[in-house]
Amino acid sequence: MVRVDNALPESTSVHWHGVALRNDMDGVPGMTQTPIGAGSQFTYDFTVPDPGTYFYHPHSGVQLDRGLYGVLVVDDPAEPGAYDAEWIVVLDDWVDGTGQTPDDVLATLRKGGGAGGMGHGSMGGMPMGGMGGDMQSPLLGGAGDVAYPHYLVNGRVPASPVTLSAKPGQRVRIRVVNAASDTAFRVALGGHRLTVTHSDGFPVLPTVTDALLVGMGERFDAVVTLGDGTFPLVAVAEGKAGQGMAVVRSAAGDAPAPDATPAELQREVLLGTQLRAATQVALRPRDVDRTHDLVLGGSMRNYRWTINGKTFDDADPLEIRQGERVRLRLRNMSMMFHPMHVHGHTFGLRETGARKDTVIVRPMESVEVDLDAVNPGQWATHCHNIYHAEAGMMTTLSYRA
Ligand SMILES: [Cu+2]
Repeated sequence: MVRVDNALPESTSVHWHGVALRNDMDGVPGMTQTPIGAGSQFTYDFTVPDPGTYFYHPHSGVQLDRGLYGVLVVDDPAEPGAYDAEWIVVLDDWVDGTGQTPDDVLATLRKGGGAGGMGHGSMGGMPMGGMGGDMQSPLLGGAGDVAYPHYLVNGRVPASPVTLSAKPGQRVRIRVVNAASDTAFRVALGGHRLTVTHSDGFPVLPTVTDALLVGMGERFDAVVTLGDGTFPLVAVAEGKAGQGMAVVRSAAGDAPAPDATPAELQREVLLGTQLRAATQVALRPRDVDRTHDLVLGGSMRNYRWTINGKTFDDADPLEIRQGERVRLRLRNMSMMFHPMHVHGHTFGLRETGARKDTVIVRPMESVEVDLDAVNPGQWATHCHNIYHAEAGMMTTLSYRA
């Protein structure tokens, strides 16, 4: 049970991202509850069905980009716990308090401030023009709409980083959460490879990689065996200029420089779509009862982002019925990547089986996901670029009798 006291001057809500909870606790104003008004309270009361790494944040406007979020870790009583230490690593892009607010950024985007292919060189916090990034990026070019002045790891800029300490040879479980609003991060730990064990809370077949691409709303758990020394844990803002950094320390010595760029960043970069489900969480094979297409579209010109050609206010609900196996075909027809998030369910990727609730769909590519309709209600389904969601890229997964 969580009581929320809204001390903000405006209404808010709390969404428990990734948790397959009861629908009326999902925290989406206008869909599952009335907004929590300024000065009001609301008590969330629910059971968490699955262990894993989650987070929570408002589902109201662009409040998420003000830093209103927290990490929710659900421990597994059956977890073998084959690690010595556990670190939570939260990634964020930051503009608030630097002369403009996230609401200002959204207003600028809506005025068409991003039109015309401005590309690189835009001012901090200003729109990037929709084609930021290079085609060598694993995001295939469309790397976000906003060039932020700061990128953070656990709330700190690289010049004043947090230090994560353990002993040489210890196995550390790192829970990476991307709480950013418009930035995917390429994450690497200098001198180490990462063994990814979980995506969006659910176990995957352990997969070793040099670097990991984390979209907004995605979470990955990785295990490392620490070397002896000080190492940069770097989160490069993919396709943008800048990075976040934390210092990993297992010995005395100078901390790495704020602009450290470990070689691992330029080696193998793993995407969530490449992971395979651990056997115990793979969806059991069965026929698909119902398929919905979600065509993702939009442009920077009028900053209108759509699913099946419509913004949320006009969106046709995706109707499903309890007990069905449902396939969602996420078809990106835009030049921007979209981390697509389904509330109340953890889907399985059709290609790999990996269980996730948020998946990056790259420009002009498609991802198919399957889910079992076992949690009745009205469930928001949207892009986790918070500006895209505000500009319309949202619909409803709607259980019908
Ligand atoms: Cu999007």
